[in-house]
Amino acid sequence: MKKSPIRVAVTGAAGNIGYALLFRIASGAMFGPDQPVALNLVEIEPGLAPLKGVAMELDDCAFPLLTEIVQTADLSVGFKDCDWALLVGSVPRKQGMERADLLGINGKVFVGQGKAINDNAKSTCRVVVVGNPCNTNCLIAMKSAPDIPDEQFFAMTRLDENRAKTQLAQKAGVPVSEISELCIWGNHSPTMFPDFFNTKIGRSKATDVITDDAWLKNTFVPDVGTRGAAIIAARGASSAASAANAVVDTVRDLCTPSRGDFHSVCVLSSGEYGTPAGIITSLPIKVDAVGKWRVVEGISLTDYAKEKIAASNAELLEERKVAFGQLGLTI
Ligand code: NAX
Repeated sequence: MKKSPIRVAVTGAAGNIGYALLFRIASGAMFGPDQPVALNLVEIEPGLAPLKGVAMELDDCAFPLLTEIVQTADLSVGFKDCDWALLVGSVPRKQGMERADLLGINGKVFVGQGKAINDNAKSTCRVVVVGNPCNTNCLIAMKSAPDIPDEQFFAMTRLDENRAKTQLAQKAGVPVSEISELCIWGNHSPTMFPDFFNTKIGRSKATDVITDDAWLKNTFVPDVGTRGAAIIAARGASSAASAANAVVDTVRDLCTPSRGDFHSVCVLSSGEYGTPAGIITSLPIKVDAVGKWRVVEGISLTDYAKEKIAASNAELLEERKVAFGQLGLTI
């Protein structure tokens, strides 16, 4: 029997990531080759004209799995009955804008989107926040959607995990498929910690294969954290195709029982590994056969790792304090 479509809302749909993402969703890369999808494309008013062009191109692909395209700037239409809400659009930091201003401006956007998801999406809707600062934006959307369970909110660090895996594979001279158990901890910001201590290269510990401790600590860790800036410097534009690919990876792996390896996803912390409870922070996640995710237990952290993770989570606590203060939200 033909499956009923999965309805996916994507905000910022006319942006760079949107342009790289929508075609992958419609082609079946996210939900599989026999799963129809309907796309709710959400933009702000000035984005509606370019969005029309994107929708025309989606039409011109004649994707057999794509059943419907909705184009709108109305959030109640955009999130209506959606199964997934991929919150990609957000206001970029402009010259002269303080970080606190950005948190407040985007915070308001994510309050509105959280409320609209709460009131219009399916109660089973799962939300993935990509638009930066994605961890805090996700927390704000979650707080604004009290009827949607907290465990259905995620923010994205899969791009950072993929970047880190490739860096280690290239250093070790092995295919990237040899790298596993690499967790990004903390905030999606330059303070994140890619945990090379627990990573495996083949069956070996990464630190037994790459014995250059100075490279791991002083080159690998900062390079992963600042890879986005390096892409902008090289390309003259921010990473879009690799970010879209990471969204596909994140959603696909949240829908699929884990086959051995875990992946990095930002979820609401309840104090795992000494992380402060009540922030959206990146943790190692596995999905069970029933489709439910859980934080992987039993990873041992070195003192160096603990210090790095604590610093990144302290940044998240500060972001929460500033944003919640401006928005009048309670923790
Ligand atoms: P673009 O500036 O190309 O596109 C953003 C789009 O969002 C625009 O079309 C704009 O009209 C739309 N938009 C803005 N406010 C909106 C709102 N309130 N509702 C609906 N649409 C809205 O940015 P793009 O390169 O696509 O990046 C999007 C976001 O992803 C940015 O915040 C960026 O910082 C973030 N990223 C997050 C990453 C992650 O790993 N979490 C990595 C890639 C990327 O940097």
